[in-house]
Amino acid sequence: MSDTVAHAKTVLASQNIETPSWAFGNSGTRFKVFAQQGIPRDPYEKIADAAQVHRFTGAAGTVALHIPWDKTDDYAHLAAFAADQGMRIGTINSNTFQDDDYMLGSVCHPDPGVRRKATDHLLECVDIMDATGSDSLKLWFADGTNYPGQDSIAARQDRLAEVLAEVYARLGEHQRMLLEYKLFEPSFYHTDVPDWGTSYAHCVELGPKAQVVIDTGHHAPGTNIEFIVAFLLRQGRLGGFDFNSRFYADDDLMVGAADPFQLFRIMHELALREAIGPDSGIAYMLDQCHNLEPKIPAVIRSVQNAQEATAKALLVDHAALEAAQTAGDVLGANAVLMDAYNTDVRPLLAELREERGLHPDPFAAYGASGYAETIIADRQGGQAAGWGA
Ligand code: PSV
Ligand code: MN
Repeated sequence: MSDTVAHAKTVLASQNIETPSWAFGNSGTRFKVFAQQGIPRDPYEKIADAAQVHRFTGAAGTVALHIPWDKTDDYAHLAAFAADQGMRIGTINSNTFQDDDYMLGSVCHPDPGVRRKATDHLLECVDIMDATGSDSLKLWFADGTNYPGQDSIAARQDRLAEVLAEVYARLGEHQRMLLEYKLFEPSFYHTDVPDWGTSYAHCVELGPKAQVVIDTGHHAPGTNIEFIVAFLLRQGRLGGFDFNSRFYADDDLMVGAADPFQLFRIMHELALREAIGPDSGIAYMLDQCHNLEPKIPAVIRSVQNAQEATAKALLVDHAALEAAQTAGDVLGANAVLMDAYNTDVRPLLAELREERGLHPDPFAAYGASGYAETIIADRQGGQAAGWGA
């Protein structure tokens, strides 16, 4: 086995992909949510489903919660349940976009009373981090305006900075905040945190415990996301990813489905800086909605897609790449990258899984496990989870 392959296996064995609790609930578009059978009815059942993904992939040991979708009376109890399932609670995702009060925004709202309500929610999320052992607060704000003149863009930045500073001050020593950006939607004229630059500037103002989250679906078409990755890594401000893929806007499809080459290019920047394993401090999360396909198999497929892109990135011959770059060998350098991308890494990943006592094909193993049939039979009655539940 070459050194490159051995190194790739070591990194892959340590890789963790965080699954989102909401990916296991029903979802859809604004036109229709098609209900599926066997859907979890509470955060416990969502965590149980996430644990199945980890059981078969060995690479998804944390699950992200979304508050209030995963609201419960006793978060310490929920975290203990997760531990019993072999899982840990990952990021705590805030929600300041589904309350009537937030029609004109949340942390940027012109009314201080609404800003107070939004801030209190964010502080409550930090309390939930304390109770669950989560170390990351993930912030995404739907704030913005629909029409020129609707509100002051600059004043809204001031309001945002003020709220972020209050929440930042509440973070514990080992806690951090991850600020996500999104180009548009639900606002159509301007968004208050539309891009990585805005997020980065706020993080720098706040301090070292504030970092940027890249949701791969939150850019204009054609944006070079790997450039953003390289830049933020260099600045020590890359906090994590919300992985998904898109053909048009924020499609939230399975990562690696629409553009596996883009995912490879992103992972290459991370591999170059040895920023893939848990020590990197970068949270590799999925933020996806499985509107048509069954949820658990879709999340397993997503983890496998992420692993395949990672494996290819780890196979890039860095010495050969640097030599070609230094020599100004444009085609040679590009060929080094393409050689790795064009490698079929599925046998390597199957071998690694077997070495770790896992089934070589997680997707098939889950299908044969009978779990899907069990939850369809057991989860009768109650309210199936979805957006808002
Ligand atoms: C917003 O589109 C977003 O990407 C944020 O991460 C939210 O928390 C998540 O989606 C909800 O699905
Ligand atoms: Mn996201």
